Formats: sequence, structure tokens, C-alpha cells
Amino acid sequence: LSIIKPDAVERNLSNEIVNLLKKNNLKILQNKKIHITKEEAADFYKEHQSKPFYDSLCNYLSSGPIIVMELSGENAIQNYRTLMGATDPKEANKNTIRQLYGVSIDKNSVHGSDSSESANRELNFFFKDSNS
Ligand code: 3AN
Repeated sequence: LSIIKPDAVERNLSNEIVNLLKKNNLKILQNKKIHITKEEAADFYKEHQSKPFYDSLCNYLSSGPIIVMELSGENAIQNYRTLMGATDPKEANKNTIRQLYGVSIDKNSVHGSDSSESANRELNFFFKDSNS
């Protein structure tokens, strides 16, 4: 699962980000633009509930429209995580999405599942009416 977060949707960066995905052999199987509630964000990020930044993280993800996408491709999870770059844009490698577009560690433009288990859970969270 990939999410284009509110800071990037607001700055109309989704086309640039989608082009980077395609250039890196990632195919978008399904996508939708949605605006989730704080409760939904809290459920989505529940593995982080003990972290000091949990509340602001949930406020942020629910602060504006996001674009959720199911990606596929060879080694898609690792490939996309490399393309995203480090969580903190200041530490992200050159030409990664977060280095190019991220504003701060919380407004870091994109999310990507970190394992096939979390991908299954997260895809089911956003696309539960489909076959994913
Ligand atoms: P990643 O998205 O790189 O896998 P995680 O899973 O460690 O990062 O963190 C989930 C999200 O929580 C990050 N995308 C980021 O927005 C936010 N986050 C992580 N660490 C911090 C932090 N120290 N301060 C504020 N927000 C953070």
C-alpha cells in the first residue's frame, strides 16, 4: 500500500509521484482519493499508539485528502521503500520522494507498507470491498 499524504496532495504533487512510481517499474492496480476521519487514522496507525507522536500523526493523516494506491511489481515493497527514502526527509537519499518533496518528519509526503503482512492489513483497510 502506498499513500500520498495530505501535504503532497495539497501541493498537487500526485502526478510527479505517480510518474516516479512508474519510472521505477511499480504498477498501480487500484487507487482512490479519500479524506479519512481521525478515528480511522488512529486505527490505521494503531501499531504506533505508544509513540509520543501518535496523536499528531493521526491528526495529520486525517487533516486533508489522501490518495491510497495498491502497487505491484517485482520486489515491490522494498523497491518502493527505497524510492520513498528515509522517514526524515533530511536524511533521505538524493532523488527519493521524501528528499524531493518531504517537508518534515511528519509531513513526509508518502507512506509505504514495510512488510507483506502490513501490506495485507493496510490494503484490506482501504480496499476491503475488492479482492486484494
Ligand atoms: P516509515 O513511514 O518510514 O515506515 P514509521 O513506520 O517508523 O516510518 O513511522 C510512521 C509515520 O510516523 C512516519 N511516516 C512519520 O510520518 C511518522 N513519524 C515517525 N517518526 C516520527 C517522529 N519521530 N516524529 C514525528 N513523526 C514521526
